[in-house]
Amino acid sequence: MHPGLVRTAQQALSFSRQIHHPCRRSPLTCLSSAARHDIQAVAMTSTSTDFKEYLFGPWKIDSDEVFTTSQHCFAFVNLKPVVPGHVLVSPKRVVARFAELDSAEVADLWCLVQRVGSAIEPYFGAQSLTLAIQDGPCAGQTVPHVHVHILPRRAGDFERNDEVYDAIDAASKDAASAHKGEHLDLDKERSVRTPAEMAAEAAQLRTLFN
Ligand code: AMW
Repeated sequence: MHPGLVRTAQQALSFSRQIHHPCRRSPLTCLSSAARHDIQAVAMTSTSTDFKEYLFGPWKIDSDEVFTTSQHCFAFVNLKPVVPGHVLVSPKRVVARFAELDSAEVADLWCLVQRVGSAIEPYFGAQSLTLAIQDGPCAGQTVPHVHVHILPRRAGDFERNDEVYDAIDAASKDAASAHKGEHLDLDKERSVRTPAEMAAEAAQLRTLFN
């Protein structure tokens, strides 16, 4: 068991207690960014203001689990966080690889990452951030949709700083197994969060952005 994972799981109480897309080019990539966005908005049960739900690769993300959005991106809570406040930011458009984003989406993604990181770092009593993208399966990507991991970091949260990447890797695999309905270890620390737990955390985080 990862030592950092054990320690942070114990700390987790303080943070709210707590299309498969194998090809690199989606059929929508021949359209303009705006047209693709409109098509996906309809496909995602749009409302007049924003989506009711979002897609994260093949998975539906309920708007209850989204805590802030920008023109092209959304920020949402993690099914299997490795530290308190480990959240994700993705483009609304479902693309697997960073290189598939257009320049407006790249700019918007990083601006939202900056805004989210600046808000959650103090909220979780952290002094630093790990920002990470696993861009493609050989880099450890388990969900084929661009996403930036944002992790509030505190002194000593991992024995060695780079262990955070092993923890992200292990937790992502647990989440992927949970999606497949595979049995996880009975050890509670390896289980994924419930929708209610995730919605509760998102509700708390939403207050930081209103
Ligand atoms: W990757 O290995 O693709 O860089 O990371 C996938 C991330 O997405 C992991 O942190 C994992 O816990 C998270 N995750 C997987 N499925 C969901 C989901 N349905 N909702 C929120 N987070 C998810």
